[in-house]
Amino acid sequence: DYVPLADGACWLPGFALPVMDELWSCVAQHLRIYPPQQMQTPMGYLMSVTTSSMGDWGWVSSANGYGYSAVNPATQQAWPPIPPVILHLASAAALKAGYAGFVPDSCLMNIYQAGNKMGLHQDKDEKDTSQPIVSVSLGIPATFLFGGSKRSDKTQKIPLHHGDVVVWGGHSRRFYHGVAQVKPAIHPLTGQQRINLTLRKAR
Ligand code: MD5
Ligand code: FE
Repeated sequence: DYVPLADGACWLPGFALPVMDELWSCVAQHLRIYPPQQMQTPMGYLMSVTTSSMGDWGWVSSANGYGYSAVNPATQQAWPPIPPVILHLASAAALKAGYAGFVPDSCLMNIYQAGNKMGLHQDKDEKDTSQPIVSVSLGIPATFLFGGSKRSDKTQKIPLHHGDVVVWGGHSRRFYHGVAQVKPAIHPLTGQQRINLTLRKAR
């Protein structure tokens, strides 16, 4: 399935399902070793989601600012490499959306519990905006809010389910987006959580 959402953006429902067993074993193992942390925004708020990363660069935030870091702030150790199954999934999804040769160097994992949400924002911390962002949804469903280039643009509501992949490129790369408050649910693999993997070329 291939559902165009906007110029440069497309939704691939169920695209990750064929590799889910291997994908989930990598993600679950990672989360046991690198427990997700609740990041603080520079304004002093705590984000409701918790995050962890893989790859050369992990996204971090603190009172000192936010951006990509080569080390985990909790341990000052490098993040682990992105496993091949995730690299292959991301480049295959990007290719399907028309972006050949996508090689991410960062995999941010956002963990949502029931009641968590992500406010409308733009992703502006990556240098090369010719590179898309690939997002993989695992676990309980969520409503993704997909806006436009202005905060006031109206948002499309996209129901993202376990195994869905979305590729954000072109103009949509800088569009406002967020996640509506997640409703309580249970998924056989992930339990009471939604996990989103965001694959990027950060540097
Ligand atoms: C999530 N994460 O579901 C989303 C998936 C983040 C974040 O937003 O910044 O960690 S990535 C969705 C995305 C990325 C870039 C552009 C657009 C959406 N978009 O134009 O809608 O946890
Ligand atoms: Fe974002």
